[in-house]
Amino acid sequence: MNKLNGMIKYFLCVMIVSVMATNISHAQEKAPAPFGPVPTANQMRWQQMEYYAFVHFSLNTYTDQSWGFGNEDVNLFNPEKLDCRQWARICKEAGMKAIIITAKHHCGFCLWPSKYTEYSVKNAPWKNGKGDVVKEMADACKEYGLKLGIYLSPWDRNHPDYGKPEYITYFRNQLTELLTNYGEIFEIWFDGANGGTGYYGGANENRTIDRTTYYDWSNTYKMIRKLQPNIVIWNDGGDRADLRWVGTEGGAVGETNWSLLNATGDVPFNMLHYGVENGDSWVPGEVNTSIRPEWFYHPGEDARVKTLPQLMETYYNSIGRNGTLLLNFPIMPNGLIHPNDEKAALDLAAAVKKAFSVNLAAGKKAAASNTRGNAKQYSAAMVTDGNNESYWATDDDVTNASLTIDLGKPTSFNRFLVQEYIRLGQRVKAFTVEAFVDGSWKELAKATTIGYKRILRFPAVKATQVRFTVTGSKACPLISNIGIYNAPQILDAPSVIRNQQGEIIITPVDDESAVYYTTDGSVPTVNSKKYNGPVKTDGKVEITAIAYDAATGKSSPVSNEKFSISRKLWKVVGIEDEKATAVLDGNPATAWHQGKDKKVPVDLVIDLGRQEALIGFRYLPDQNIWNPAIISHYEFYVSNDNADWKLVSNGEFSNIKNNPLWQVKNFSAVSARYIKLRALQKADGNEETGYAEIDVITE
Ligand code: FUL
Repeated sequence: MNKLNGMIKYFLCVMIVSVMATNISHAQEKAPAPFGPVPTANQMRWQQMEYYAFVHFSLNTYTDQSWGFGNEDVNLFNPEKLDCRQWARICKEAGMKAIIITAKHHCGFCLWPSKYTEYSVKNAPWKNGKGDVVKEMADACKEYGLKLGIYLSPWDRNHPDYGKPEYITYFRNQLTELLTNYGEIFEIWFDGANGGTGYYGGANENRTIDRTTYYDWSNTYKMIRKLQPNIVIWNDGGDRADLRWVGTEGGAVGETNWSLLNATGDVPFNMLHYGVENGDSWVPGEVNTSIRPEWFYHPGEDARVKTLPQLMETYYNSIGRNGTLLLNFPIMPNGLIHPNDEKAALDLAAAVKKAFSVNLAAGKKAAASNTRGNAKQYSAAMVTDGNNESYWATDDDVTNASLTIDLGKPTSFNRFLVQEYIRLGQRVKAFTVEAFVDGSWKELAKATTIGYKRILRFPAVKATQVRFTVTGSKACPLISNIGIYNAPQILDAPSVIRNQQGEIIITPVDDESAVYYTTDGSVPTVNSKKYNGPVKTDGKVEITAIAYDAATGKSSPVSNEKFSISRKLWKVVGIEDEKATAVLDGNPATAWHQGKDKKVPVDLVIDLGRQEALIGFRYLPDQNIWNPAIISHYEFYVSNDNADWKLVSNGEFSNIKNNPLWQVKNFSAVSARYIKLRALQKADGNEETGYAEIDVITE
């Protein structure tokens, strides 16, 4: 009897425990709760687009400028071959999903016949004033299955009312036209460059505005969402929008990239670049960059279109880092995209396809150290099933876990792609990737955030098993996809610099390739001169170089640099700091800063050592992204005795803060021994004044 009682008790216990266990496993099979801010449906749709185009086209296209002043003649606008279908075809073939057009840039000229201004295509010779570029763009996008986005500059250097409350009405009227008459708009882009000098209807003055209050963004946003419910708003100027700038136009977001920001408060550079780990709003980053150095077309940049390795780098540093990529095409004066830009975009598409078409992990067996409630629907298999809506999840209290993929046979690979199921929030803080090689686990890569998509690169390895370990997460990790790839090698063009002694130094990007070069502008081959160390030069010289990998027989894109006179005799005058020679050393990576107070002007005087026939100068700002102390407004003087100075050039370095490239300024020929660059204003009122390089252009 006792024995029977004991057995009954035992079975009762087992039943209770198993009922409890069932309950637990039942509870655990519930979908994980969202953690922190999550994307809206519009942000989610936008994120999945990944890659889309910008086109920059305006009166600047005809004046070789970066920013128009607002008084440029509308008669300049006459693109005789304008064909938006060409733009759309190229974007489609390049794998892009949309095009954002500069309907109005800072100069105020409108590419559509706005009712509210005379400064538009309606007064241009193009199509006798009957044309509408935005309409042609909208039609072309529809034909090619692309979405349409609009860039509308809040800053308007033409409009007489800019700076006054009346301008806001004008701005909203224009927005209404653009968001009503051209079908669905997927994204609206409000440039952050705001206020400054301009034509302003003839006033020709400096007008400043408070970008946090002037545009009354919250009401403008309401209006926009009413007109276009599916839109995402990009704004780097005011109230927090749906998307954020990543703090640079160089083509990269931070390796750590949280899709979060705080709804209020300042957003310094580091927050834009890396996001805010515990931010209270979902504001993902969009990487905007141009296929050439500048945004608008400049004939002088036809040979400066980014190379395949540069564009591939941008791809990894944007889409591969939880960002989207907004790649710009400058439109030529005739209204077309230049063939070099077309080729570059199509080469990138082909290279991306080659790298990512075969997922070596697809359908492969996977096992995890923990699976949410041991439920099949959250099992490791969900990361290799090709479905981004299913995901591997752990129990709620597990934030460190690993997942091993069995490739079935020894397999070579060099790329690891991973995606979080971000609909329920971005969670993973850190992770590692290892391969089972020669009987033990070897770490291939270690990284921080994942987000929508993260791609890691490492030297190729041959292994049968790959282990992904989440080493830190804000809540249980949810991983929707893992991809393993073997991307072909792409050689990068070598860098070419000339030091102050006049020596040319050519450096390949990797250790294995050899360098061949020419000094007459012709494209080098393996039969050209082989680079074996610094090459002495003096006067003007053009260096063209390639890197060549003997093992694969592949050569890199071509580097081409033109140098003026050598700076052998040059001296920075009146400055004790010996580090100042960094501005003459030819190396863009070294910089020098002077002055620790906000006072302007700040002068930099250089003795060229002898009289030179000058026709211009070049300034390269500090390339460091932290506190580069960039000059935005300048005067440039020349002298023969360092006492009597003549002003030969002055003005602004347009858009230099966001795009800190070489600034080239030409002036009428003059013979001089001394030059003086005077900083009148610095971008963001920086305390110091920074320089990477100063150079002259000679006759
Ligand atoms: C910047 C502008 O000032 C440039 O001209 C360009 O339009 C770029 C996309 O944004 O802030």
